[in-house]
Amino acid sequence: MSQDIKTVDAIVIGAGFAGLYAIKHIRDAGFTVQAFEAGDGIGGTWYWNHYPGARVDLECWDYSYSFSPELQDEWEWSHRYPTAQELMAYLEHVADRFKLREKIQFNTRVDSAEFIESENLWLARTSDGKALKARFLVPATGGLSVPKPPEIPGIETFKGEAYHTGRWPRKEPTYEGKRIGVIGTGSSGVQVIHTLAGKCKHLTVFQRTAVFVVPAKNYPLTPEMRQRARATYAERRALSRITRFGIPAAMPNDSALEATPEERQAKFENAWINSQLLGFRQCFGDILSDGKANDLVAEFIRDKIRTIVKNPETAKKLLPYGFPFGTKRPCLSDNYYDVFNRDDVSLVDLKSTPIVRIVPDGIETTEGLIELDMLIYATGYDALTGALTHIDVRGIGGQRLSDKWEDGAKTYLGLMTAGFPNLFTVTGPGSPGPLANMSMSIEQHVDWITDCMAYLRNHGIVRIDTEPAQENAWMDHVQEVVSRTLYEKANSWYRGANVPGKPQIFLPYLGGHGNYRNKCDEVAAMGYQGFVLTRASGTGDAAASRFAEAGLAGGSV
Ligand code: NA7
Repeated sequence: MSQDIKTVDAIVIGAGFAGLYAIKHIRDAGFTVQAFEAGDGIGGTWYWNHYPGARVDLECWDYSYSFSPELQDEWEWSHRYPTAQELMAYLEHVADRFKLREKIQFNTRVDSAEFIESENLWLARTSDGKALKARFLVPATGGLSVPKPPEIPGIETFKGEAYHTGRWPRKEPTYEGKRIGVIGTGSSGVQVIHTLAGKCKHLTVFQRTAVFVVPAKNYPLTPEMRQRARATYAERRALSRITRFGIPAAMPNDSALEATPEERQAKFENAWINSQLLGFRQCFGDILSDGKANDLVAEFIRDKIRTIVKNPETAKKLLPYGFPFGTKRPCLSDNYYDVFNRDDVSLVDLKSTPIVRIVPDGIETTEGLIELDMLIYATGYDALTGALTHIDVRGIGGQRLSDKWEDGAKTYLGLMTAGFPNLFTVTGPGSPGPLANMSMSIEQHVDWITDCMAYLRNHGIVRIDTEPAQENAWMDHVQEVVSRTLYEKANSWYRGANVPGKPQIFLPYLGGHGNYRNKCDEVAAMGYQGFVLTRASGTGDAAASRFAEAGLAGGSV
């Protein structure tokens, strides 16, 4: 029976930014590859999250592939921050241009993946009842792909429409004339709120924690702007590869505390006016490491909120406190705070007026029933680990990945976890992941993984694993780096604090994209230091030997 199962070199899970590039790069390196995608189209995060107002909050010049100068030159971005729809169109174009669709089986989930030790192959079982073996498993499942429910009693009783931003329906709902409630004010909630305000009968915002929202300064791009960007692409990308956040932004060293009040005010004002995601963090070198320096930025933004929001009671509720600026992802919006000056928008501060339960007609708070026709859950994700632990992944000795990570995810370099050989994580826990430009990080990971696969092929190696000591040392380093910052002071999804019961360990690597890239390259140059490589061992490993001799695994799909 098992001999009937086809074998490829690599199974890629997901057809978003990471999955598409993995398919292309691994295929172009001469490996056979099969990808599975749960959705019926290309796009990953952007496919599932095309809620009203969904946009990337990095500039399009940075949040896009850099591997093809031709692609960079031909794609016409319409806005500084493209919408989910435009990003999907871009990714569809990439899939067509590089002939990637033929490698993707849509509407198919990988339900389980088990490492067959005797063969050094992964056996994946999919939701269509089929199975496939592969030398390598590359889950490109994204860090924000398993929606987190809001854990509020009575959800199932609501008789209106209800949607999670991370599972937005393909057919756009209508909003006109409806009383809509939005639970959650992270990046997704903020985008939904500023987009739907004024487009429905009434919008009620249920806010548990007020966030820092800075201006987006989104604008349509002119042909001249595109031309200028194209002319500097090469330089921009080269710089991005060595910076801390994977974008061409220098981080200063000077202290906010040593600057005069006038200097600080001028820099903060400039950051507000010429906003971008890193703007305030770029003002001084200690914004993310010194509580007093951070307070200065936080207070500057609170002052802006007080000025914009006319009703002082509402403004007070919108002031973010309880975590340092930047330690939860700041949100970008050009009119978020203005929205609360409208008569058809109201704010429920859940700290003073908690939700009691969801009922058929709406939401019951401690102050009474708020009737709603539509409920939007912008309550976030089981981030960074959820997509992997929701697949039944079993490594050496049948160990489940979800069991191994029960007390917190551990990886070596964010690329591999011990006991799960030949499984590479893309922007996984322990890598800079969401704290750097994701598209740049994805390319770096996939390039490294593919080079590693080629090295193994060329050296007759059939198994690559790492050791607990390596991942412990790496995760200790990840914790040590974060302890030098203020990030641990926030109950953020970076440390699993948003999911009840999830172990709270800070997972992204804060050492910087450029440093991390160097470290990965160094490890590879030293013959994959910290990894354990196993050669094919004679006839007992027929598939492995074939793989080594032919440079490819046997079989194909
Ligand atoms: P986030 O950033 O995790 O935000 C989720 C929001 O939902 C946040 O305001 C939460 O409040 C709120 N939330 C979660 N559960 C509840 C319950 N039970 N009741 C009330 N409010 C709740 O997710 P997003 O989708 O907005 O953004 C994720 C990332 O996408 C973002 O960081 C960018 O990188 C892009 P809390 O703060 O936990 O009190």
